Amino acid sequence: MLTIYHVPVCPFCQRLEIVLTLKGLHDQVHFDIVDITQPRPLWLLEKTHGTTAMPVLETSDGRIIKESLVIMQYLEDLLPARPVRRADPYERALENMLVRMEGEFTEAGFKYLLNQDPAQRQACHDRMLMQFARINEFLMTHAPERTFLFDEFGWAEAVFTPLLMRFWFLEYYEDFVLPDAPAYARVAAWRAACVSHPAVQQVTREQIIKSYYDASKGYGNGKMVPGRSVSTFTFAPDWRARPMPPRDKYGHNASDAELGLL
Ligand SMILES: N[C@@H](CCC(=O)N[C@@H](CS)C(=O)NCC(=O)O)C(=O)O
Repeated sequence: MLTIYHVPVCPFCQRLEIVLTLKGLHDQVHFDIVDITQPRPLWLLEKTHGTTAMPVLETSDGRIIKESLVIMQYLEDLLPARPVRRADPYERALENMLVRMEGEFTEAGFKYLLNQDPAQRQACHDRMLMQFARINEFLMTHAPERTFLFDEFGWAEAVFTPLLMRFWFLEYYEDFVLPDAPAYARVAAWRAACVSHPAVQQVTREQIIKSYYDASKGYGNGKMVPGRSVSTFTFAPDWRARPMPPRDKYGHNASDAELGLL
């Protein structure tokens, strides 16, 4: 039995859930939930040599694998039934080329959310748009007539969809929308198909928006906003019981009470 230590709302952890769901093997892996608003337990830090980022995979004989893209590939290699990756070398290279864009895409989206300087807003916005335009161009070159990169939701989609979903927080907190223009039409169609796929329904828009409120105030990864006592990444109270947070991230800091955290 494999164990994955994970944070339910973390996009990198969701990648693994998606791969396992596509393989029909989600039930065969034990998911151990980690609360990143609390210090990591000592037994977990011992396993990870003091590093704290999730996800972490532990094999049945206690070996540790880190980094979501590496764990995804391990699951694909270990559980070859219902492969998610393309078998053809050129098609696999195309998957890899698209996946290589995920780092800058992720960074642009999170920097935009975390930014607290109104003077940087336009630059963050333009940078995010440029990232979408790059993906649009890639898909127009290699898959102009399809919805996904290939016929079905596959490897590259499993990598990107958790981020496409997280970036709903940019719509909410930054009014970021993709322009209705040819430079974004292909990526907009891809995004719509990705986020509505049955294999990616582990998290909801509401859960993401409520959980990432503190990150919209500049405090990511479960860090505490000064003056508050509970992080919006907490499990209790459950996100479902909390109101939608204020949308103006450049405005006042909402209190624990206003966020329904008490
Ligand atoms: N590059 C890593 C990123 C993992 C990551 O940043 N995880 C976040 C949760 S979204 C985390 O665990 N943050 C808490 C920490 O780093 O202590 C991966 O792809 O696995």
